[in-house]
Amino acid sequence: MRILAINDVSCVGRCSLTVSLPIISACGVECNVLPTALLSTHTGGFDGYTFRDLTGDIPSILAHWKALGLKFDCIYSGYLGSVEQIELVSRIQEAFLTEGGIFVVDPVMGDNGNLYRGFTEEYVEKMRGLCKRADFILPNMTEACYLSELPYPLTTETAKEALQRLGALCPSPILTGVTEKKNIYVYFTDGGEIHSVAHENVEGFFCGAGDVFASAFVGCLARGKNLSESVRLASDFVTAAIRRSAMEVPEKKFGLNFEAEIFPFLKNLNS
Ligand code: PXL
Repeated sequence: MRILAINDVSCVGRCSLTVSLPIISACGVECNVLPTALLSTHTGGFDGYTFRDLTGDIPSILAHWKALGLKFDCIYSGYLGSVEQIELVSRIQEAFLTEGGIFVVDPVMGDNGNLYRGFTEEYVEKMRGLCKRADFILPNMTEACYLSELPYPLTTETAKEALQRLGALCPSPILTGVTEKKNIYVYFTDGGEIHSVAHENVEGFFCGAGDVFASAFVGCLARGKNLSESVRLASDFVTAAIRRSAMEVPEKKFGLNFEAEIFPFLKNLNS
C-alpha cells in the first residue's frame, strides 16, 4: 500500500506533513509526500510567518514520477495554497491513482467559522469540484458550512442536513467537530445511513487537530479497516491527544501532543 500525502510543510506548529508523515508511517504504511508550500510556521497564531509557494516545482516532480511509472494506492490531499493547486491535484488523481485506489480530500480552508488567511469564495467553489472527485471528504464544521452553504455553527439537527448536502458532492462525507452541549461529534454516512461517534468535548482549540484525525483515518483505511472502524480509531486518537494537550500544552499554537498518544492508538489499530 503506497500513499501520497499532498500538503504543506509548516516547519513549526505540528500540522500538515509534519503530522501526516509520522502518523501514517507509524500505521505501518509507506507515506510519500508532495509538499504544496513551505512555511516557517502554520498561519494560525504565529505572526510574521514565511510562505513559499511550491506550485512551480510540482510539474517537474510529476514529470519525474511519470517517467518512473509511479502510481499510488491512496492519495490524500490537505492544505493547498491556491486555486491552481486544486486543479493540479485533480490532474494528479487522474494520472497517479491506481485503478480502484482511494482518494481522500480534507478540504482544509478554515476553522472557528472563518476561512484561513488567503482563502476566498473562489477557492471554496473550486474545492467543491475537488470534493466531487473524492471517495471520502473530511470537512470540519467550518468547512462543511462553507461547502454546504449552511450557517455556522451547526447543531446536531443541521449537521444531518449538512451531511446530506455534502453527500451530493461525495458518497462518503465525514463531518468532524460538531459540538453540542458537553459532546463533540463526528457524523458520517455509511451505506446511505447517517452514523455518529461522540466524545466528551474538551475546551481548547489546537491547530492541526484535523490533520491528526485525517492522517490517522487514512492510515487506518490503508491498513484495511472499514469506514466506521477508521472513524472510531481516528477520533479516539485525536480526542485522547486533545485531552492530554489541553492539560499539558501551554501554547496551543504549537499543536497537539499526538506523539504521546500514538502508542495507544497503534495498539487499538493492531488489535
Ligand atoms: O492544519 C491546518 C493548516 C494547515 N496548513 C497551514 C495552516 C493550517 C491552519 O492554520 O496554516 C499552513
